[in-house]
Amino acid sequence: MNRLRARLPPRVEQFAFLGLGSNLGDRLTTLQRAVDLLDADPRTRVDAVSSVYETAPVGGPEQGDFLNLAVRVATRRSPVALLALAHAVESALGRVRRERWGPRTVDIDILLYGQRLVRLPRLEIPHPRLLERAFALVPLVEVAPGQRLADGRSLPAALAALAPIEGLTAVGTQVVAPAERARAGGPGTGRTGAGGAA
Ligand code: GSY
Repeated sequence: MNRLRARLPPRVEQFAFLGLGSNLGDRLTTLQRAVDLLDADPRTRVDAVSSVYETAPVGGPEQGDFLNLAVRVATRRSPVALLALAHAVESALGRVRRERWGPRTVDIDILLYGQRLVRLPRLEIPHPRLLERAFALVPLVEVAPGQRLADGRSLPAALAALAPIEGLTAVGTQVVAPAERARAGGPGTGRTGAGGAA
């Protein structure tokens, strides 16, 4: 049942929250391109983008620091179809899945999808490690301040449980939603519906 429901497109647009990270190449440009590609999907709009944080790598081999951010998207995709979009954007930006916890050009995780709980072999929502990861939770609180967890806890309360938070520095708001850039009159501002993501 859960399996089927996670594949059914929602009747009305849903808000979902994605965590993005990059620690290879031009990290900031990659994150902006990822946001643009997510927004180019005809069934998904990037509604808000958090600040960018430089974060020490958690897990895996010795590797460079990440830039992390979170976005709020309004989507007509099901959770499973949203994951397919996330993977298509990762591939479009050159991510090759090699080492599980290794460095990556870009990683896009679904952190929350409304209040939905999804437990599938390849997709768990809320993200199973969300509450342990300051690099995911800190930016998420910015774009989902009023969101509650299934147990009723607020995200700021979940974040407080991680204190003291180390290895994370806010580096600004250099990545923006395409609609925001359009309002500011920047280049490449139209929604094209392109992007080729599944
Ligand atoms: O699951 C996200 C990839 N990832 C990250 C990340 O995005 N940021 C930091 N700081 N550490 C990480 N370890 C992994 S795996």
